[in-house]
Amino acid sequence: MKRYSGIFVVVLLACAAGGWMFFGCVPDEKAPSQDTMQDEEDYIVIGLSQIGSESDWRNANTGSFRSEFTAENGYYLLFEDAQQKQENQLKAVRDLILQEVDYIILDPIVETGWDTVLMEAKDAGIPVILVDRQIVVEDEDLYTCWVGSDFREEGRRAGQWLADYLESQGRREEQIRIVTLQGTLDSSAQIGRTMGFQDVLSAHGNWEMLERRSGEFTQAKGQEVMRDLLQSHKEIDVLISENDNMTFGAIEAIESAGRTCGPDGDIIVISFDAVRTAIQFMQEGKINADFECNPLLGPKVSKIIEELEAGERVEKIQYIEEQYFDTSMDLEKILEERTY
Ligand code: GYE
Repeated sequence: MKRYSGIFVVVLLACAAGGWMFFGCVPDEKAPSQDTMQDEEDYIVIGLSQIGSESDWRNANTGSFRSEFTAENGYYLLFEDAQQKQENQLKAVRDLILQEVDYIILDPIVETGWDTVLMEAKDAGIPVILVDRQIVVEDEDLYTCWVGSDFREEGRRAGQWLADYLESQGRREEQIRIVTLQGTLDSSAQIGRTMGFQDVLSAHGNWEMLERRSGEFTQAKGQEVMRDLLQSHKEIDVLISENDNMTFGAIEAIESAGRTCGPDGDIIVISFDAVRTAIQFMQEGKINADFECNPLLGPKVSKIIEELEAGERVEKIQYIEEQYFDTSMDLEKILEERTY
C-alpha cells in the first residue's frame, strides 16, 4: 500500500491549502486535517471519477460513495465531477494517476474510448474499479473489476411486465404503440435497457416502437423530447423512459398536452431507477411500474478494496440485487423503507 508518501503528501497539502483547483481535485469534506495527514500513514486514497449530477439516482450514488469513503473508515476521497462529458472524465483519471492515488473508481459515461487512459493507470500500477456502467476494451485486464446493475435484464423485465399487464387488461391482441425516452446514447445503461426491452418487443408482433429518442437522462430534456413525441404521434399507448428524471419531465409534458398517464390514464408509463419521488408518482397514479437500479454501491466497492488490500482475488463482474415496483403493491410501506 502506498498511503500518504512523498510527492502525494505534497499534493494533498496543496489541495488542502486551497491549491486544489490547480490539480483539479476536490477534497472530501471529512478528509483528515493537514496535521493529521502529516502524522497519519494509514489512509487509503481513493480517486473517484463520477459522471455528473444529472439525476436523483446519480446523487444517491455519489452520496453512497461519500458516506463510505470517509476518514473514519480509513479513506481519503478525491472526488471528480465530469459534468456529463467523457473528455472531463479522461482528464480526471489522468489527474488522479498523477496524484498517485491508491485506487481509481471510474463510472464510465459511455462504453468506448477508455483503452489508452486505462493503460496509463495500469502502467502506473493503480487498480481501476469500474462502477455502474460498463466499458468495451480490447484487454479486460485494464480494469480490476466492475460492480453495477444488469441493465439488459432490467429492460427485459420491463418488457415482460408490460406483456403481463396488457394480458391482465385484456389487451393482449391489441395494437400497442410505444415510444422510448433513451438515456445518454452509448452508455451501457441506455444500451442495456434498450436492448432488453427490444428482446421482448421482438416477440410481440402487435407492439410497435413508434420512435426512440434520447432525453440524456435529465428531466429537462425528457420533458422537451416527450413534448415533441406527443406532437409527432397522435396515438401513444406506452412510454418507456430509461430513467426516473426523464419520466418526471415526460409526465409534465403529457399533462401540459392535456393527456393523462398511469393506471387510470391513457398512456402506460414504465420507468427505471425507482427513486423515492418515482414511488410517490406511482402513489399518485402517474407511473405504472418502475424497475429498480440500486445506486448504493459504496459499501460494495469498499468491500472489494478490503479484499484487494488483503491480497485476495476479487470477482471480475459483480451484479447487485434489484427488484421492481408497480401500483398493485403497498407503496406506502415501500416508501418507508426506501433510502434514496
Ligand atoms: O439510471 C440514471 C443515471 O447509469 C444506472 O444514470 C445509471 C443511470 C441511471 O443518470 O438515472
